[in-house]
Amino acid sequence: MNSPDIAPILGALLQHTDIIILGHEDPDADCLGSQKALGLWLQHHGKTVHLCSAGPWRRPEILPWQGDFSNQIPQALAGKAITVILDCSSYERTGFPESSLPDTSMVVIDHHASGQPFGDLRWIEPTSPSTTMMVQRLIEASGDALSPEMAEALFLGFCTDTGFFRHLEPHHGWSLEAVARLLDAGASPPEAFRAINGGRSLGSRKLLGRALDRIELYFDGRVAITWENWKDWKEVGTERDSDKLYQSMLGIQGVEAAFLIREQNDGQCLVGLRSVTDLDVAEIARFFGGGGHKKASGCMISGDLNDAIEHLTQILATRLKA
Ligand SMILES: [Mn+2]
Repeated sequence: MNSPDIAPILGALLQHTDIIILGHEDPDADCLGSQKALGLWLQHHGKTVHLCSAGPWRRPEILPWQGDFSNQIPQALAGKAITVILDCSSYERTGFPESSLPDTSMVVIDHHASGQPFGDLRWIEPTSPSTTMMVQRLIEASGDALSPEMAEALFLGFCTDTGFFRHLEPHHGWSLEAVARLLDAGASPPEAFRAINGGRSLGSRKLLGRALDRIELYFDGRVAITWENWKDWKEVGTERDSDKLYQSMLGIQGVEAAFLIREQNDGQCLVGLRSVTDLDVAEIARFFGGGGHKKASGCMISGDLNDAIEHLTQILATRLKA
């Protein structure tokens, strides 16, 4: 990680009595863990902290934190408070209309490479594997020790964004050195693993089973496609574990890309696309009006399951040269 000047951010935070801390909508443990740890540290300095999240609270591992957060931004703090926005590449990502934010100065801390510049003090670190790691850096720069509760929140965020270390890059050993300090401060890998992978409904396993059972291979085994539809959701529920499904599909020998088609009852199919090679699935998603990253993207296709498979395989035929 680069060495940004953290001092102005520390100074700005400690100058204020009230601090509003926001993350992104549809929150994950990286944004919430960052919010929570920063909030705990500021409370330790006698500050009044307002943790806000627009929700929805969908992931099982974040549910224990829900009670610490409000879905309303306090309004009586205009001109008095400072607002910190974490893990958001644009203001819109917070899920709160700009009109609901009182007039305060704004600190932005984020690890996404792209985005629209907003806020008064910005610290953007695309090489950081998680926003929690930046918050850890900020707290450590203050000279204060990490409490077990802070360490636990920071570690859960790090594990979420790195897929439990598997997205870490070579030559980024410094991130593991920082994680070592979280473990020494009390973070527990088995507890974090259980929080992220446990707590699922039986229905989510049955849905996973149905989708696994329906995998078909295309293009000499280079692409795996499976599907689920509204009848499945009616029968076993809507809770999914897409990450496990994609991992299973991409783990098939010779498979370069995996697509999950979710056929809704409104004549539309939601498609998730994952790739483990140079096949650019963001480009395929954009063709259908969607978007995302080269290796993970999504789009919506009009029509039923068969239409979606036909459209996708037509596009793939032009992209996958033998
Ligand atoms: Mn993040």
